[in-house]
Amino acid sequence: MAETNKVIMLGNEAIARGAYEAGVKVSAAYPGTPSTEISEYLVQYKDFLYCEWSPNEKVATEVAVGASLAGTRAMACMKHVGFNVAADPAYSVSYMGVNGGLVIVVADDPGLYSSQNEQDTRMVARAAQLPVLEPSDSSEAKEYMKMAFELSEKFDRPFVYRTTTRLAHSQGIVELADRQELPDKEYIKNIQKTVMMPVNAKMRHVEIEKRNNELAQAANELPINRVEMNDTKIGVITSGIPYQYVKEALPEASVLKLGMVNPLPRKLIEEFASKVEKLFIVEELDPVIEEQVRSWGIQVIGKEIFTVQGEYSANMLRTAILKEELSIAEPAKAPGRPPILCPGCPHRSVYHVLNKLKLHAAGDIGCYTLGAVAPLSVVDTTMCMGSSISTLHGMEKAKGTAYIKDWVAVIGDSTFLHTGVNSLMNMVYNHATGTVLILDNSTTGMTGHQDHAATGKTLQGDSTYAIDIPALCHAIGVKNVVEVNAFDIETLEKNVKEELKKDEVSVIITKSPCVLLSKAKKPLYIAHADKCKKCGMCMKPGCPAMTKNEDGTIHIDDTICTGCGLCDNLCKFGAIELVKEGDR
Ligand SMILES: Cc1ncc(C[n+]2csc(CCOP(=O)(O)OP(=O)(O)O)c2C)c(N)n1
Repeated sequence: MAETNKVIMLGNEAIARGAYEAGVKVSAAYPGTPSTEISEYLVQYKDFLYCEWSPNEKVATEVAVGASLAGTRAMACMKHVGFNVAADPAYSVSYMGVNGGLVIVVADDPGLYSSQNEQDTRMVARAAQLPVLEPSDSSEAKEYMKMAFELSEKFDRPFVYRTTTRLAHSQGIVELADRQELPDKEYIKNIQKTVMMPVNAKMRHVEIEKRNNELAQAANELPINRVEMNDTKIGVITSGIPYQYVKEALPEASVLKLGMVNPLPRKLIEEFASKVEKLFIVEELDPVIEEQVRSWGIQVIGKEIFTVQGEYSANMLRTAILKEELSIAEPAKAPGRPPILCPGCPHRSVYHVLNKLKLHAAGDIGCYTLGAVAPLSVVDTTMCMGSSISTLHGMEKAKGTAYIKDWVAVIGDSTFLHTGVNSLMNMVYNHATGTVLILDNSTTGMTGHQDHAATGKTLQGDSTYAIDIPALCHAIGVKNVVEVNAFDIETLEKNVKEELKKDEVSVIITKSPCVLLSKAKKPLYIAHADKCKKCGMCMKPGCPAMTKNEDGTIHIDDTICTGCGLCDNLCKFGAIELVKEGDR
């Protein structure tokens, strides 16, 4: 029986539902805020489709391409910076086209809630000549998924589906429909289309220009590019979440809402522009629509009054367009809180040792990036996933082996398997001598505990072979591989000193599961004021459960303390004592 009920869904949940209803058979992804939950919702349909965590976004995209070539609808999901990792297959599959519909869902993060940059996926997609759909609410999030697959098959183009943090994490009403059970497309060998060597790629380049032109023509008629004619004094071209702000701030204005943001519907835009007195283009981040529209000789107002940074809001548009003072009070801002590692986080223990040894670290991306801030202050660099090891290598090649004797590279287990492993191969291959710490907390912590190739579990919840990270390091030629409990600070200190002395690549794997994973009873520690010498050693790693009493002695907040024991390890005077096992 058809499901016709209406439900409230998060944007990411609606995207997953759209994929299910569209008959998707394969989805591959690497976690990244704000895209992660799409796969976590998709797995609830695992009786109908296959979904996986791949080790990185390039692999995920290639998996989806394979499934599309085999004739099924397939998708890959990632955050915006993941699309850079996937750029190589994305640019080439743009030439190849599809068999079963192929959609790459990319989540942008205007406002940098959880990212290292604010790049605009529409720019990357344009460069790769990939068409882009962009929904504005949960209902569209679901419907546009279905449309993306239909258009992908109709025009033989892989589609990019752009979402943003605000859409991914806000709720709206969605009307459920049945899953389309589509027959798989036949696979017909056609190397002119699928083997991208120069002679074929040249022909394909011509072909995709043709198809994109056809799509641009069709865009003028697509119902998702719609004009909402109203007062003609102000016209606005917009898309995605900013459409909501436009409707709220300028209820009288005429609006051209674009559901497809690449290629643009030129005829529709020219017609709309001719009907309004003043034309604004409201788009978060880069002036992607604006620059194209200007290049057609149409006068518009855009980034000269709107910022290229962060998220927009209705108030911001009112102020910029109507020059109104803020008519609705901006929501009260929460007091600024510096980001810190969780109490009991094994990374804190590792950084305490590195800080004590006054080492610098070429860092990477994950919870452990927080080792950059006081009081740990160890991490000097964070650029992109997998970069720590190669950055350290570059320093050594520039300045010599002696120069990196007070440097290490630090990388998480998920990040190591994402792209760090290639950099480690490079170190071995090119006679490096650096020391790499793999901070193995048995999960992808930063994005909310996703499994990866070394955890022994798949996205679908099955048990699987867990990659043996020490064996992997040995296999690529690292002779010095040491494993140590992240909380065993004495041994860790000894290991780091010893490995730094060696003129060979060393890997130290600090092991201890992410504290938020453990459901075990927690040991409770108390601080005895009478034994406390107020030396401050236990406070050094900056554990949020430790505070100073007025007299300078220490208090341990047992509601926050996770019982990691780092403070006990650091106290030379026996002032911190394990009293009993408590419940978590
Ligand atoms: C190319 C790319 N993909 C995904 C992300 C999102 N992301 C940030 S850190 C991270 C992995 C963190 O896991 P791990 O390396 O195990 O460190 P942990 O957070 O557990 O300490 C991910 C997936 C990103 N920043 N860049």
